[in-house]
Amino acid sequence: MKKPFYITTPIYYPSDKLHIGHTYCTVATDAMARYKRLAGYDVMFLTGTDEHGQKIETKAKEAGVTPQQFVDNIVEGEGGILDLWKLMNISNDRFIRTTDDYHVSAIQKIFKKMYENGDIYKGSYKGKYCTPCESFWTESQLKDGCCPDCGRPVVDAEEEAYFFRLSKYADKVQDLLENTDFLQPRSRVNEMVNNFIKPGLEDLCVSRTSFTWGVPVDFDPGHVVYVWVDALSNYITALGYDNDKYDDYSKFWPADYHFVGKEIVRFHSIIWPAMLMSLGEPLPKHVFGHGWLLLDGGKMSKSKGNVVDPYILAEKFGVDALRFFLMRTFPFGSDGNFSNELLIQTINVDLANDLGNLVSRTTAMVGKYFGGTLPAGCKDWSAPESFDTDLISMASALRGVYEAQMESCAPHNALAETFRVIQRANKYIDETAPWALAKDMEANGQRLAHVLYNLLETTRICGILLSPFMPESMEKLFVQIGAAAEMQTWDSAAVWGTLSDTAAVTKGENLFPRIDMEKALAELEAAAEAAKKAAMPALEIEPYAAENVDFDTFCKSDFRAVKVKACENVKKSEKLLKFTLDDGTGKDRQILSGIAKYYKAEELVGKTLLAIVNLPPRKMMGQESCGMLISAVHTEKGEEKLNLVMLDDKIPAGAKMC
Ligand code: ME8
Repeated sequence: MKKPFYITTPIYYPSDKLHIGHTYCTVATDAMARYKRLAGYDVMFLTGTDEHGQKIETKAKEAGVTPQQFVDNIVEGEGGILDLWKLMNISNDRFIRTTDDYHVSAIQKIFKKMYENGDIYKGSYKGKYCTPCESFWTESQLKDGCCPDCGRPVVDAEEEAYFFRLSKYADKVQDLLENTDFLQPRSRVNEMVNNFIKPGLEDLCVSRTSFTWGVPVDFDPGHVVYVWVDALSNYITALGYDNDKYDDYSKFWPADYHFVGKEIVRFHSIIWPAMLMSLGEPLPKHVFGHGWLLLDGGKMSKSKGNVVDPYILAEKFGVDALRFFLMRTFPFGSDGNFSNELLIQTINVDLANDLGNLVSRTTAMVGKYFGGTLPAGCKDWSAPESFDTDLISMASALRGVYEAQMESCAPHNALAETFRVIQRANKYIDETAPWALAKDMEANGQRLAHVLYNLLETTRICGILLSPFMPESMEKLFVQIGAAAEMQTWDSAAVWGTLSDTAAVTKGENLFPRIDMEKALAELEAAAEAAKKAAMPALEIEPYAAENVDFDTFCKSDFRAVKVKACENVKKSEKLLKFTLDDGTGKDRQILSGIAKYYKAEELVGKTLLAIVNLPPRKMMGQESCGMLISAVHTEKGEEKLNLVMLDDKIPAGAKMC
């Protein structure tokens, strides 16, 4: 029976489209899963999406759709997460969405279990409250000490919430981190222990009442389960824990590896083991915290506008080249600086030059000198030169070296070792000079055939070991060198001489064409520019006035800063808001404005606005309006948008604009 192996990626937030950083993590997990399958394991590879929480709720509101519609679009929509994994040839066995029914009901059971065993208790959560918005905020969510939504002052408050007794598990978790190889690379252990455990682990707030997009606590309506409790549990619910959807928990749990980015190691190496201890379940064998792909030294993020689009790169350079680059270039546990130059250089040096040349030169020579099939008996040579033995021994030992690196989660080193052998083979071509041997086929034909066999056999072994990283290209490579299915196996990668000496070799398409760096960089820049433009809302602005206004006429307009003292809807009017304004004169000024469609009256109180104050007073709905508030107007996707011009609150009421 095959040994089970369970590996996971984090489940991604479908709040934005994914970028190359997310792709890095998923490709690494995929390469590991494929390697384990190749090595004979029964692999379960899980990925998915983490769909609850306030961030998603807010984004959906901004987009004018329900949270479920919002996440459905990013997960399943065109160009969404599922499409990206398909494009990148990700071989996950399962995909979990935390909005899946079976997961939701399992979370309720998990929460209840921890409540019933006393590890979850009801307490109160101290924070800040914005009374007009009826919103509860933590200190860190405040903006300049005020409500991040409306900008008004907040008050101290307490919210009823459930807590998980994380503190109870502090010693056990510290022991797990310090005295086992649970958390890798080892360098991450000190950070966790010194920064989080030693200063004192506090109990964790695990329910929220300030928003609703989450798994409801079934025994206490109004509370939703904290998104990390919901998210971390995906690793077991996706195997059938506390649900009937799947039935592989006993086979695959505990997980062999959770691959996660370094910023979420804390959740996986402290909170997750403590939750499992509380549930009485075995702990995952390893958590591996990989580094970040950086851009210009900083983290990629949508808000910084510096994300790299994997679709553009895969389309331009090929999926396998991109997968290979990600794994070959950046040591898995450390941060790495992404650049298009580095990507193109890696493709040109490793794939086009080293591997591509080895395959095309070898297959071309077998074609040219032997019509595509080597003569029987070419495997053996009675008087090997030192470079024969050197190549054969390096290629024969490669699988062992590669395996050791993969087992210690160092795919970059496994690839480096493989490329050392590929480079050795290219050097072997120079040392043996097959073109010189071919000049006298009668005398040297058998030797030439042996040389070419050694090259094909080295290519076969390297092809097997590269297949977890570049599955599609290696299939093509096997066809070109005539390696049948039984010559592509893990076992056969350790057996020199597996390739049939009379295999049919064909010079096929160039697997990795060389890339013109300058041209490709210019095209990428143009593509990035076009993508940026496409992502911008379709704006329409008012046409500019054709006629000039003379300066004296313009100066007659009296623009002033005004502060909103009160604002209310005008009765029986859908459009009008009535403003009571401080204009610096000491007497209130009243202005009516037809903007009720764009603003709630209460959210404007306290704001500093811009008004023209020397228009003749006029009556609207029986009320006097003395002036006009200035707004900016444009059309977006066919819809008119209006924004009041808001001034810095430092500007006093009555200040004249000139
Ligand atoms: O953290 N380089 O989701 P997420 C490398 N939902 N990795 C990167 C990266 C970069 N530039 N940017 C992001 C979450 N990642 C949670 C996980 S698991 C129970 C819940 C990695 O979509 C990041 O480090 O924000 C993380 O491991 C993963 O992408 C998902 O990030």
